[in-house]
Amino acid sequence: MANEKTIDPAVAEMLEIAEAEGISTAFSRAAKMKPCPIGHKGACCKNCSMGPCRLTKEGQRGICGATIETVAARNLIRMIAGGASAHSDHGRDMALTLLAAAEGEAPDYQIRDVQKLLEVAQLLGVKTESRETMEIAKEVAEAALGEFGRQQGEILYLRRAPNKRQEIWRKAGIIPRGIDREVVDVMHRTHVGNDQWYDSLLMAGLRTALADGWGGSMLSTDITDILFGSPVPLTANVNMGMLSEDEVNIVIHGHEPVLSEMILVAVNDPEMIEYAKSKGAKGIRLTGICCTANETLMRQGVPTIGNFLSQELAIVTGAIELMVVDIQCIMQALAPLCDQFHTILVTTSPKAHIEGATHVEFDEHRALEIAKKIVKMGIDNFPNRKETHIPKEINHLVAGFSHEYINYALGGFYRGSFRPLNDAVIQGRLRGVAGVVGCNNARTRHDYSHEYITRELIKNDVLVVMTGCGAIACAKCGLLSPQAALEYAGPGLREICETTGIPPVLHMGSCVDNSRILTVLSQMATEGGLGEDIADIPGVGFAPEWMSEKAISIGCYFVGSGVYTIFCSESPVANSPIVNRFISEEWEDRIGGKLEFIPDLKEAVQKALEHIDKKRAALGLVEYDPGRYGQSGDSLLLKLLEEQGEEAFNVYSAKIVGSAKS
Ligand code: XCC
Repeated sequence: MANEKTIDPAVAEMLEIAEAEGISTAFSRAAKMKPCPIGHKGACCKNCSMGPCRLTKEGQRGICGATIETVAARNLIRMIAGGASAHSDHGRDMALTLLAAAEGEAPDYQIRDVQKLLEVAQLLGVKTESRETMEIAKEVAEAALGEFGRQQGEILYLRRAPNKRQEIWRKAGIIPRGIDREVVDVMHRTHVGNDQWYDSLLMAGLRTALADGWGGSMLSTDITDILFGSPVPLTANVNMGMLSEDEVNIVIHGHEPVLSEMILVAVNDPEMIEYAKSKGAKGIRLTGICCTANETLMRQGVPTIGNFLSQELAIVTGAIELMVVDIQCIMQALAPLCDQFHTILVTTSPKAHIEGATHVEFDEHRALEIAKKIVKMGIDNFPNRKETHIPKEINHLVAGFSHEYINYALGGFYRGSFRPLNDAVIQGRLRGVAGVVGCNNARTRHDYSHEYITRELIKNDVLVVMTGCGAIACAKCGLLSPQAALEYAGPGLREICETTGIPPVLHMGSCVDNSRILTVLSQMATEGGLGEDIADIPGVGFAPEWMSEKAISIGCYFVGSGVYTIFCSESPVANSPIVNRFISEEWEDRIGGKLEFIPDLKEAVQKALEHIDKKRAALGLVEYDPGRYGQSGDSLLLKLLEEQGEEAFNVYSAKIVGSAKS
């Protein structure tokens, strides 16, 4: 039974225990509660109190006269606004932390990537010559904050996009003016009695999504790199087997690395480790869930024990002393669940309280002090641990692919460039590129769609980049390890992986780091040989198991950037064929990208590959032929891996990590 709900053996194991003991989880609640068929299709309008109006029959109108199209479009773009605000407010907090660090008010944070600071300064128009690092950092933080409150003109980061793309945005009237402004614009225009034409509603939605992708999210990624370092490849472990039997288990969950990076410092403090030993533990084990885990995995190799749908089941192991959460994707169900175990749930953000949890408000001015306090609470809880059940499952992965690193990995360490990546696509060694991102959804089999879509794409010589819970899903399946190239990749992609040492699936970080994918696409478009715009590149985007509003915003900023993006679910605007057609065909005509909802995975892959081939043909590239490449290869490596198995993985991974550091 449990195997029908997930492909992750650790989750299946824990789910069986939960079911046997009558413990409620998202899986059991989803089975009991059917989705509302009216809201599900975008047919319900509750934007005023004359309703809610349910528009289920063709031609029907709401009490104010709103049509089915208006209601569907308004619902969709309100989701974009919700997602964009989550990402962007996260970005704002990163900028505020940078400001506090630069002003000497957050002494526990430093500037770890000065090079990135200088690059960002240039983009934001901050002078760097003959100036102190902290002086530049202060002005960069202020300029970044200015982008949120900008009222007019264009968001500065849009300059990172190819010129042709910028022109398309200007012509379509969807160039974002300021991050907060675009979110407010959508909330205003969807209020009763305002914008009531699906066309202008949906175009405004795209503008808000772009403000997220090229604004709030991109700033968030860059500032995080400045504060905590830009990721470079490292090996790490994933899944619940990384919980420790004899150490204090502390789990970080949420999205903002400002807290989790400090928790990491605290757990490595010798005094804390001694304190843990005094309580009978052998030490402290830090692991993570969701995107705050992705952040610390990418930079520090902190093990990830699961993605969104694992959060409750990790508690059921009985092995977690303390779970500390910040913002986003934290289930309210964790609080009553923790009450059934010895686990302490600590909330830290003033924006994410949960009734029944212990709230220790985080303040970046006293970051390490607060982190130590939280870790100490976990240690003190160790003697309360009772029976545990930790699944054995562990997988290995290589994480840490920033766009800067991809540039160097593929271009060579002496002269970084996207040229070889473009050449590989031009020659047909790579059929194309894909971003596979997004959540888990309790309405679909956990991790299954991520694994299926990703495996099919790499089998067809499509290089895949991943973020968020999708990346964790595929890491647990072994697709983010170099061996995956040998086992699953098509012949051309395998050759590239062997030559450069990268896995066929690259982990690019957390949800906000989808902005890294925009940067990769932008650099591919400007490198030459693949047209002049992101829409010309033979590439696709996927959100196989999406559930959050953030996923809708991400999907729409990819579409707005020119990417064909497929969500593998029923359409949330299914009630309106006109809106469904608009976000696909009309958006493609106007801006080059399109959004489609295709629940059938096989059909989704087929449409993606057809699109990639269509783009290849439009560029006049050779037709993709899987038989052309794969005759050569790193035979020594193959032999080594075959002979030594696990051992070889470590040797090989050490080689990649070593070369990345040199
Ligand atoms: Fe949340 Fe980022 Fe979705 Fe996972 S993937 S469920 S949003 S943690 Ni971004």
